[in-house]
Amino acid sequence: MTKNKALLWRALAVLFAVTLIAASCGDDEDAEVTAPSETAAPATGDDEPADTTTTAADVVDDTQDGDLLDTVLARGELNCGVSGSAVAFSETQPDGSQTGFDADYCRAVAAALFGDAEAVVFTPLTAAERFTAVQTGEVDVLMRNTTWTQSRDTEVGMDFGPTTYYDGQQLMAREGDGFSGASQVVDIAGAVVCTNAGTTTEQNIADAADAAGIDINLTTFEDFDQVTENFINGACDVITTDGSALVGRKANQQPAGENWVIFPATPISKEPLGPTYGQNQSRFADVVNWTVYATVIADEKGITSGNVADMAANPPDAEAARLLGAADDEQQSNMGLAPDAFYQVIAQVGNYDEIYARHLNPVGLTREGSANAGWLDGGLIYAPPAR
Ligand SMILES: N[C@@H](CCC(=O)N[C@@H](CS)C(=O)NCC(=O)O)C(=O)O
Repeated sequence: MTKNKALLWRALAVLFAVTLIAASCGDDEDAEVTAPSETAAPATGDDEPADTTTTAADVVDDTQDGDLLDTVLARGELNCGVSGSAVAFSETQPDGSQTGFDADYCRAVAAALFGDAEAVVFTPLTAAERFTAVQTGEVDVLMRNTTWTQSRDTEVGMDFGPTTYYDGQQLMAREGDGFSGASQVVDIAGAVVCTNAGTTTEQNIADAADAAGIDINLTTFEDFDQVTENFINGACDVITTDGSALVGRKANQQPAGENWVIFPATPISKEPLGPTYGQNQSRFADVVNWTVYATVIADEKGITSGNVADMAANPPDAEAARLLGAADDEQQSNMGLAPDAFYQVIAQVGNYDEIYARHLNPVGLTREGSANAGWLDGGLIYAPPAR
C-alpha cells in the first residue's frame, strides 16, 4: 500500500471510530466527542448531534504514524493530557506549569522515556475534549481523572493502564440546606444537581436517581470550576463527581461560615482512575504501565527519591537491582529504554507513596484504610513482579 493510501485508510478508520462513539454513547456521552462550547452557559441535556470539529485533514496530520514508542522517543518530549483544574491531581499554576498527582505521573513517564522528568508538554483538556485528543494523537497519554470503563476501553480506540487512584462518585451539599454526611441519594429529590459534561458522573447520578425513584434537575457545565462557582453562588443545590475532587474543592473553596458535607458514605459508583492511551500501541503501553508499577514496587520496598542512589549501590534484593538497572539482567533495555529508566523515575519524581503524599495528603486524602493503601496494608495498590 502506498503511503497516501495508508494515510487515507487511517483517516477513515479514525473517522469511523469517532462516528462509532457518537453513535454508541447515547445522549450523555455525546459530550465526550463534542468540542467545548465557547460559552460558560450550562448545557442541560440537549439532543444536539455531536460536533467532532475534526476534519479528515486534521486527523491525518494529528494521528501518530507507526510505533508510538519510537515516535515519542524520536520527538524527545511526551505529550500528556491533563485536566488543569482538578484540585491536587492537575492544576495549572499562574506561570502555566502543572502540579498534582496526575501531572507527576506524566513526569514519571517522561523520566522513564528520556531520563528527564521535565520533558513533558502538558495539554489541559476538559472531560468532553479528552478522548478525541487521544484518538487523534494530539496527546500520547491522558492522565486526567479518567475512569476505566468497558465502553471506553472497547468501543472508542483507547486502552487503559494500571489504576493509580481508586475513586468513587459522591455528592456534596450545604449542611445549612439540611444535608449531612449521613444523607442518601433519595434526600436530593427535586434538587438542582450539577456536574461537568462528558463524564461517567452525569450517567451515574442519573442512574442513581432512577434507582432511588426520585426526580432531580441535572445540569452540566463544561468544567468543574464552573460547577463549583455555580454551587458557591447558589445556582446548584448539590454537586457530584469523584469523591477525591469533592474533598479537594471543599478544602480549597468552602466559604467561611458554610459547611459543605459529602455523602453518601459508600460511593454510588466505582471510579478507577489511571492512564489512557491509543489502542494497540503495545510498546508504548508497556512503558506507561511499568512506570506506574515501578513506583508501586519502589513503595513496597521503601525505595524513595531520597535513598534510591544508596539502594542502587546496595540493592535490598534481586528485584530491586533489576528494576533500578543495577543488575546484568535488567529488563528496561528490552523495552527500548535506558537501563536506569526506573531509577530516574524514582530519583526525579518519587515512589507511589511519595507522589500520593506530596499532592493528596495536603487536601486531606489519606491512603490508610482506603483502597489506595498498598496490598499488604489491605488496599488494592499492587504491582506484578519485576522479573
Ligand atoms: N472520573 C470521571 C470524572 C472526570 C472529571 O471530569 N472529573 C472532574 C472532577 S476532578 C474534573 O476533572 N474536573 C476538572 C475539570 O473540569 O477540568 C470520568 O472519567 O468521567
